[in-house]
Amino acid sequence: MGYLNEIKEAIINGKHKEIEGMVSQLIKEGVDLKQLIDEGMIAAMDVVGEKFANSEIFVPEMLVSAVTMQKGLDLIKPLLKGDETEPKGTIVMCTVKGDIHDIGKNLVIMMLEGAGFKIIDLGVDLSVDQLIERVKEIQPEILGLSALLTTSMPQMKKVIDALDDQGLRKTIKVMVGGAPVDRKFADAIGADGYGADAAEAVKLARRFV
Ligand code: B12
Repeated sequence: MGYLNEIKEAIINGKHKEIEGMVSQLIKEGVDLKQLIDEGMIAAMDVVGEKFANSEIFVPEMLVSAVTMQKGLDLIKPLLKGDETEPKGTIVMCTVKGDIHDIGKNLVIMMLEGAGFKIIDLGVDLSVDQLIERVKEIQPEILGLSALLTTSMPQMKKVIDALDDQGLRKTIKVMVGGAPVDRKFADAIGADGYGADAAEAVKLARRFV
């Protein structure tokens, strides 16, 4: 499929001025949005990550690719909205302290919203204390934590331990995800679930409420 490659290349090369026109056109043509996201956009980020790891590109290029991808996703977002009127449950989502990666989190939020959940997005780089305060206030059924760095992953355990200390652990399901996170890690830190991608996040959330 030529268009998937075109989108992938546009994101890898940070064509942030062209991406909206390209994605709008594809939406008009009625392409499979899931395939566009998975095989065009996410696949591009994997290549960007490899290039960065090999020192072929550096942070500024990685950032332009991220902006390009987010611009494309923003156009797809309204199309994923479900038609449920009653929210299925409330989910608080954030990226943990020390970590500003948010594309994966935003994608998970898009899919969860599309599936009828009410999402409160607390953003990125959120400290344990800030998060606990907001959880007390919002009282969500589910908390979703995202981490993309091996150095920020331990924050997930800190959040779970803090929920425990505050007597909140039993009232909230915690799901975790992000590229370096896996099921084994999720089990080890006492999370209720791990999702490898946005579709798995939706499955988990449905199981939890
Ligand atoms: C884009 C990017 C950036 C952008 C982020 C912009 C943004 N707004 O997000 C910028 C340029 C800012 C950046 C900065 C850095 N980055 Co960076 N970045 C990436 C890159 C290329 C893509 C990440 C991405 O968006 N992927 C696409 C999304 C859709 O995938 P995802 O996040 O994994 O999410 C999916 C799943 O994991 C899951 N999921 C995610 N969250 C959750 C949550 C729940 C609850 C569930 C169920 C599921 C789930 O669902 C999502 C959808 O399928 C990755 C490489 C990679 N392949 O991951 C490196 C990468 C993560 N970065 C890396 C590094 C080193 C850095 C920096 C330290 C670089 C530096 N020297 O400054 C800084 C750190 C900044 C910080 N403090 O956070 C390394 C991490 C290495 C490691 N072992 O920790 C990587 C792996 C690159 C590499 N190969 O070296 N980065």
